Amino acid sequence: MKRIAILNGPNLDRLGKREPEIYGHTTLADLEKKLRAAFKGDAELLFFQSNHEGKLIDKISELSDAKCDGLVINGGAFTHTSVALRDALLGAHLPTVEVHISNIYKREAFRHTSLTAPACVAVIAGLGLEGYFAAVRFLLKS
Ligand code: CA2
Repeated sequence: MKRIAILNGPNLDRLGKREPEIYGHTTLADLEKKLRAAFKGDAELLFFQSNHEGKLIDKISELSDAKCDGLVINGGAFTHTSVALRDALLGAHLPTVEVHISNIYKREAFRHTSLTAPACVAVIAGLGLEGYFAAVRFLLKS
């Protein structure tokens, strides 16, 4: 069974608790439950969220060493700022799909640049939480 890790960056622990007009009402714990149910028997899912850049980087290295089969990452605001996160993804050599709940291209100009996207095989933005499901499905097929 493929092992897929789902990484969420800063403030995504607040999902469902703030700004529901942008991010919806589902919490990160609800999302985890739904993903586990959807892929039961098809994938081993590992979830990790941190508000700290270095902790996300350490996790990516750990997953790379453990030869996990794929990565889904919503780097939150670090997407737009972090060369370190990009370097970690490039160095990990793991098939990675970047997910954004919102359509970052419809939002402020500073969200239009992703420093991490070039280290990923695909980017999904604006599908809401469905983006996470699509990303796992894609990684399972590839
Ligand atoms: O659309 C996305 O998924 C984002 O990665 C979310 C980030 C934002 O900085 C990116 O530009 C786009 C923000 C995460 C903040 O998440 C919250 C969730 C619920 C309530 C408040 C913040």
